[in-house]
Amino acid sequence: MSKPMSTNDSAEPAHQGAHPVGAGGELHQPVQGDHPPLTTNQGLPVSDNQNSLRANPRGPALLEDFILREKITHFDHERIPERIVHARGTGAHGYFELTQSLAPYTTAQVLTEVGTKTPLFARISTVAGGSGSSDTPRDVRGFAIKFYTQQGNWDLVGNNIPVFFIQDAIKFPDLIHAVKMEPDRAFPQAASAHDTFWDYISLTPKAMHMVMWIMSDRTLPRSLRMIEGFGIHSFRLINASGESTFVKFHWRPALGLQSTLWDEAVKIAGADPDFHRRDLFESLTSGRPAEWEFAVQLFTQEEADGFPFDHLDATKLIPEELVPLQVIGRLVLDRWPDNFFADTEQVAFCPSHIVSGIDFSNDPLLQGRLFSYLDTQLSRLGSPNFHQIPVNAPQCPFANQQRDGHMQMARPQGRVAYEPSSLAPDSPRESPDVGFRTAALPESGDKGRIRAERFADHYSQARQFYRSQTDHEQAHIASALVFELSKVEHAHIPQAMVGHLRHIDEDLARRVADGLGLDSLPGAPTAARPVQDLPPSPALRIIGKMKDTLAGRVIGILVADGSDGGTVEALRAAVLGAGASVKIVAPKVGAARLADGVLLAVDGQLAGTPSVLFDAVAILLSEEGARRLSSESAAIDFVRDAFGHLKALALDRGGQTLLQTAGLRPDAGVVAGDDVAAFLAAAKTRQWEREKRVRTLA
Ligand code: HDD
Repeated sequence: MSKPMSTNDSAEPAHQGAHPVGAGGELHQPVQGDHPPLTTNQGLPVSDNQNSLRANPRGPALLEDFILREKITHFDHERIPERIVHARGTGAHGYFELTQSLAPYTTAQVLTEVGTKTPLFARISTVAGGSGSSDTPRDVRGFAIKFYTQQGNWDLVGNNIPVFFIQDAIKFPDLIHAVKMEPDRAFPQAASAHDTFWDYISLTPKAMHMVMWIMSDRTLPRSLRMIEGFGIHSFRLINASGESTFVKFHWRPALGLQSTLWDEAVKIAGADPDFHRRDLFESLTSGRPAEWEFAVQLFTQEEADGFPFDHLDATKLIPEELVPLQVIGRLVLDRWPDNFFADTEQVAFCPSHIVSGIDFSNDPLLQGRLFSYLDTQLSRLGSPNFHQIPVNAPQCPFANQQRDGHMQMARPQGRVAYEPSSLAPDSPRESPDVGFRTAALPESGDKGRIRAERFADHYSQARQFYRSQTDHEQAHIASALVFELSKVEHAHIPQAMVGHLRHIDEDLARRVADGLGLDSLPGAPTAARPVQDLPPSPALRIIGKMKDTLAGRVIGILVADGSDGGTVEALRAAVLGAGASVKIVAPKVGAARLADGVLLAVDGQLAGTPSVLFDAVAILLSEEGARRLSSESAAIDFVRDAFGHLKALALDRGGQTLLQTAGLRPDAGVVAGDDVAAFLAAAKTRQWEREKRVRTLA
């Protein structure tokens, strides 16, 4: 019988600075400096974290091994249910700073105390995909903020699109079941391009306005730092006299609004599924906070009565041209969470988390949401005590007589857990003066499963949105519809959709029908109300909201052995000076040996770092380098995609050779490698003029 060996029975005893190999083959870490003992969850120091307890060296494991059982049991329960929607999200800490007081309208201190920095946690998400899905599918982005105000937590749980698909919360499960992967086959993941989604939508005329938004490039953001955010619903602000003013909340990115192109987003998903998460991580951890303006639209009941739509209908927006935005503060995200699970996964947003001075409106979608979120947190986080998890806990005092429950962390003292009581005069009591009061507003009318008549105008704002877009944006919407509907197997569904499009814009319907190869235009369904021609709203465009800056953007420079160091350095310095960051790409990771013999550190290997990851590119190669890369498909793709995605290119002679090899002719967005000023100017925008040369748009 062989002699039983403990882990430390190797040639050298462990914990003496060497790297002894245990009987299990694991390398023991050398001991450097002080370290806390590894313990069980009960605090018992563990002597051996490599071997489970066995009857003999080659014998069975023993049930007695409570250390093994504790460790594996905990591991088995590490995952909690992912969110039914918005499962894929990225979060960060930051603060809100008020710059203009809304004191005439509200008692909410977060909106009246200018200069106060209110801590917050933000989570930005896609909607349809699972938590491990990629960052760049065509999808709405959730934009949820938890303000830790001194009067309690306020959650503003919005999206990057100011309208929604449906008007009544009772339809939310149907909508989500339709868009999520189909239940019999469990695909497609994170995609609306399938039968069940378009079937449901084609039977839901009220979704047409949102459809215009999701088919636009708004759902293909370049960066989470470059999206707008909207509270969507009308809320109420309540002032000290109890007067009410309606409000809509908006976030506007300091870096401007920017999207990718569809083909680009698809390729990014393969090149870097974590593209948005990594972008925010790199930005925040390198000291570049993400920032948004906070703006409000304020309006009275009388003004609302004059709108050509019902503002309580979440499928409608209030054009900025009708009610201008007032900027009242800024949101800064400046701290990446220490631990993803602790904060980003466990954060629990509820639209019902509100503060005094703000109140809900009668929007029926909002009213349903007030129920759903608290309910979902109970099953997702497993306990009514989820408010005690640090990321969810208020940062102001909070106290009541709620007690016990799963995972209770608090240790309330005394015998009184009720109110009123005479036994504990210092126990928490209600505060009639500062406590939350629902606005006392008259309600009348007949009870029933009913909807306001004006909610039935389903097409006017869809038309307004489409007709407000530039030619390029209209073409992208048409192409997106063609792509999505081409994936639908049942022919009657695209037909029905094109019928709806005829109410929005006859030309759009024709373009989509043509792209789908339909012989004739299907008939339009009967519209419940006449379609209004609302004035175009330029604020609804993306083009024009991209800021004339390189700040926050990333430039890729492709080099190889033999590239000219002076040109690379001049370009890099100028780009960094303009506030962008630079990544050097080369055939081999590590370093490239430049013409002068200097070794240039490389950030990414060519095949794994395609040009879709950059906002603009420079290709700086010696003739020999260009000749070698001319037979590399990754290099040809690099230049072809940058060109096809309408990016600026700075090319020296070697770069031009590669361009020619790729079969491309230069245009105004292709500048000389040493013309730094021209490159900086061109890189701030997309080369829209090029689009008709490289892509047939529906
Ligand atoms: Fe919702 C999550 C935004 C309608 C039910 N929703 C969720 C999140 C965002 C939104 C950003 C992710 C929060 C996070 O990061 O944890 N939802 C919206 C917007 C809506 C909307 C802007 C319409 C204007 N949602 C909506 C309705 C219902 C829900 C009508 C149900 C009746 N939403 C939920 C939910 C989720 C959720 C099931 C899933 C995870 C969670 O709540 O915490 O309760």
